[in-house]
Amino acid sequence: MTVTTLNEYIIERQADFPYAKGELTRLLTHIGVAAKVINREVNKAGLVDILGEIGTDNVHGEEQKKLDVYADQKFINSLRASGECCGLASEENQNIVIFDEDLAKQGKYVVTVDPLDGSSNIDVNVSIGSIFSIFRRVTPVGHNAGIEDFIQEGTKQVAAGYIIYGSSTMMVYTTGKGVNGFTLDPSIGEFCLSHPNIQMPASGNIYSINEGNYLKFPEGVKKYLKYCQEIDAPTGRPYTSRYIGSLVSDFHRSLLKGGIFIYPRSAAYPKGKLRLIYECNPIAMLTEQAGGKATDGKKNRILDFKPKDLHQRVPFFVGSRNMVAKAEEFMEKFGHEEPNIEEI
Ligand code: AHM
Ligand code: MG
Repeated sequence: MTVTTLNEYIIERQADFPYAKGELTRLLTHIGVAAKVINREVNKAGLVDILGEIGTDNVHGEEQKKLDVYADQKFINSLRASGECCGLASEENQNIVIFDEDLAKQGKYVVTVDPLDGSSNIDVNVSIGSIFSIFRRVTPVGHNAGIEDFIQEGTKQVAAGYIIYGSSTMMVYTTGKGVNGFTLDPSIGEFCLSHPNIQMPASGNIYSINEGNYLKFPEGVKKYLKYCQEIDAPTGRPYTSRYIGSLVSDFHRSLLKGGIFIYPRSAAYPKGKLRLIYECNPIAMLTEQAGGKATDGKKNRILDFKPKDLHQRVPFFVGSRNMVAKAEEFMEKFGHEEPNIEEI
């Protein structure tokens, strides 16, 4: 049996980009290297004194776990050294990280990352992930990267993907020509093509939302959840509820099996919780490339949002296209507004 490794695949696909001279190829390869290094640490997280909180807050006032910081540093180091990337934006840094070395300034791309998403799951050995997306810079080559390179619409992403550190480690990415998944074979240390041309089922029977927040949800979400729970055999209801609390893992399941993932506005998070630039946009690009749908629940396509700031949040409805469309019907009919927290 022949195995195609990630690096072989990336090189074979270089011809898909008539104007690319291998830069994107090299950049993706560097992301793959960072992923392997992070994977090694995540795997031994229970063994070494790397577990637990580092004691500093990130820009959102959330406590950073040590591995978050470690993963952030690995992406920075790997991309800085690639020579193809002039800067990075990440969940862990308030401002963009500019790579101002002469070589890096020649890079045509910038990268956004959530270095370790769902990190509250680390201490209990539950799957977590890294999310990335790549943009062509809009500032001139040879100069420092600027904020405008990062606050581009999701439609401008040239590539996006994630690494899931689960029962096996996988990298799933798209360059705008379908979605492919690679599983890490630990015996050879290579990501191998295991899931070519992934298609998200148009419908599914799994819904994924933090239902503990039910009372804080808009009426449209509450009514949609009741719809999911109703008994109606011809439409496959009641649906199954699954929520890991790790976007990459919850999305990965929806991608392969079909389903809907919702993180709506709520009384606790009036703008939604998830971040547009480095969480929702890459997941939305993968979704659309696999035939699914990603919106804010108000029929606005996530990829069309023009970001105003680096850490902007957005309500997120993503998954099988028929399920997202149905949820939007409920939102339209019963309302998008979250209840006032004092009234709950
Ligand atoms: P993080 O980037 O701080 O890890 O937060 C993002 C995570 C997502 O992975 C997940 O979908 C969501 O937060 C879970 O939030 P909640 O615990 O409110 O359900
Ligand atoms: Mg995150």
